Amino acid sequence: MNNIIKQIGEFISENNNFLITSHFSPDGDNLGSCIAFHLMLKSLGKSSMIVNEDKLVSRFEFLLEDKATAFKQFSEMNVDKKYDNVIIVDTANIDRIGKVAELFSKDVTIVNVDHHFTNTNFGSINFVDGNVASASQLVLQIFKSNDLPISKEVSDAILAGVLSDTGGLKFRNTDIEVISNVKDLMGYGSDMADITNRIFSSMSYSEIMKVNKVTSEIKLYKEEKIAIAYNDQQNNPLEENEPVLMVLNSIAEADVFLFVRRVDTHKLKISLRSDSDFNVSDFAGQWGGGGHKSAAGMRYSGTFEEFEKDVLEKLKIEITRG
Ligand SMILES: [Mn+2]
Repeated sequence: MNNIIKQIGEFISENNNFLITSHFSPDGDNLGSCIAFHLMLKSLGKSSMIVNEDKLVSRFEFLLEDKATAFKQFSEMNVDKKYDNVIIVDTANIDRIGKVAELFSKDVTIVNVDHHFTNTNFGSINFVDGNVASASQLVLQIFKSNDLPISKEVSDAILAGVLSDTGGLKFRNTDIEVISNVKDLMGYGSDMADITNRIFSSMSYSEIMKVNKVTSEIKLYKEEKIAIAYNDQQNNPLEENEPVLMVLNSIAEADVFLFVRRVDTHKLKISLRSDSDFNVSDFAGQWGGGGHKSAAGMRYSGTFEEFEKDVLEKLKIEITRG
């Protein structure tokens, strides 16, 4: 592991221009990791750009002062310009970055920094540890071990990532390592309460109204302890999934939570969460999905009614079987 971290340090010192990317439908961990890399490289006088298939989630915008130039959606990019040095964070497999891969040169070097057990080691250098709660902690480890500069801004981005993937230090993945890393980050000047407040208590009125619409129709299956929320993204376009998932997660009567989004005709995207021993990554794997034991994603072709008959029924059976 130490050798891999060293190789990443050399990759950073030997190059000057970087493309940083992560999975589409970005979340706090992925954005925090990308932004931390960008700000750290910038402080070294190196140029870098964050590119994602989707746009920057507004509640994380405060982490990136130069967002207009530093963060681009793939659709804004000139596809003729190719990049040689790529850093991919928080992404289990290369398909998850979508079209951004079209920006890579033929002899691209990819640094893959991730915490998914299912990571396919798609990089040229792979720093993958499925036991850490967030990719942001791996970024911290890389910076610390290579004596790379960690300003308060870099630390804030990492902390935002850690807090996002641990639900504000409330999820089961909040272990001693998380607490120890948070302590380090506070040492670099990050204000826990401030970052927590900014990422968990700052949603626009219109977004809250849209979230409320979804959560008012959550279905609960008491016997199997499943709660499921559904949203038609075309009628009620939510900016992100996390707020609905937080509501699902706080339902005492449920252990397994599903948030199903209709993203196109007959195309569903599903986030699965587990608060018990039930492994949602294995379950989602039956439809080509995956992630972590307690948090996973999958896609489904069909209507919501078909999804209920097919996937939800199977989930009920598997949970009852135990
Ligand atoms: Mn993550």
